[in-house]
Amino acid sequence: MAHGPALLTAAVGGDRRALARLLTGIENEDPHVRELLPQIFAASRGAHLVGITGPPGAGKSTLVTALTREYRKRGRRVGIVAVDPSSPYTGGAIMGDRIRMMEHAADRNIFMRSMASRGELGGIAAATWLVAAALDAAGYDPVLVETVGAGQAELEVARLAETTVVVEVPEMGDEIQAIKAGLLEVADVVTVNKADRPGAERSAGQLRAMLAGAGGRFAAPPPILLTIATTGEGVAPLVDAIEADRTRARSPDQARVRARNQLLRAVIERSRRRAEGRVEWDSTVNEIAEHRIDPITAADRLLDT
Ligand SMILES: Nc1nc2c(ncn2[C@@H]2O[C@H](COP(=O)(O)OP(=O)(O)O)[C@@H](O)[C@H]2O)c(=O)[nH]1
Ligand SMILES: [Mg+2]
Repeated sequence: MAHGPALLTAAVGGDRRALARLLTGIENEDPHVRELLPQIFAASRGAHLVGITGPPGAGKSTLVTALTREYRKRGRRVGIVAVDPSSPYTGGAIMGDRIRMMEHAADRNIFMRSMASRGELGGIAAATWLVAAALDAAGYDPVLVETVGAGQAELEVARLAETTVVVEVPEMGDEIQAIKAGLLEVADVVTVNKADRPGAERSAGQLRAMLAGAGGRFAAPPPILLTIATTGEGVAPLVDAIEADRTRARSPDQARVRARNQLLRAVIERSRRRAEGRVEWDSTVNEIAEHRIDPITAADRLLDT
């Protein structure tokens, strides 16, 4: 099988096995694939990068499946990236995801990829969006990225999306309310899924009040929709709302916000690795532990040399 630029050409040209290998190379930080990043980036066809996030069990995977079906109806080729914090082989949820996604497996216009989160802030977020960029280069548009909105690493993934859909469910407990507040900050579109359950309208009303009160990132608060992912009800209007957000996401201001986040993540991650890779790392840790140097001066010393 092809390597280097030939691998990229094959992947972009519709060879699914080559694309799968390219994505594995991105995920594993294969140095040969690292050299292809400028070309992958240059080969972008401008796919809409959509994050789907929300608490565990909210119906994100079911919704991604329903969204995919709706996008297919509209003649679009859909890339799917599922990020799960648990290992892909031990986590029950991701196995379920895989089985459910199988119904699309035979469709050549759909490409699905699961990523095992290594839990490193920046690392997983960057790798996820590089995988999305490769799917974009291969002609998939939109690329839907499912993440569990549970922690900081997952929020970072959401922050790198062009359009972030936050999935909520009716009548969540207090604990979830806290997650909800954090998540809503990154929402461009909100959907109250499981709208077949009691209290969906009321939850949507509460969310509307929260968002109106919060001021939010934008002048206009994000639209709040109701969906039943299991039946597909409300999914066409959700696609319409995601499509409508594309214009906002593509404004030069928003593109710069996203670019800044990408750069910031890359800088943080790369300086962390550079510092950790220094032979002085362990001795510096000891110096700090023994109060012989402060952490800031130590960090400057590690990064400046
Ligand atoms: N009643 C109802 N159940 C749903 C709906 N959407 C998803 N579910 C169910 O909720 C459970 C969790 O769904 P899943 O997509 O795995 O959630 P995720 O963890 O957010 O990806 C599954 O049993 C789904 O069948 C819905 O709209 N209504
Ligand atoms: Mg899921």
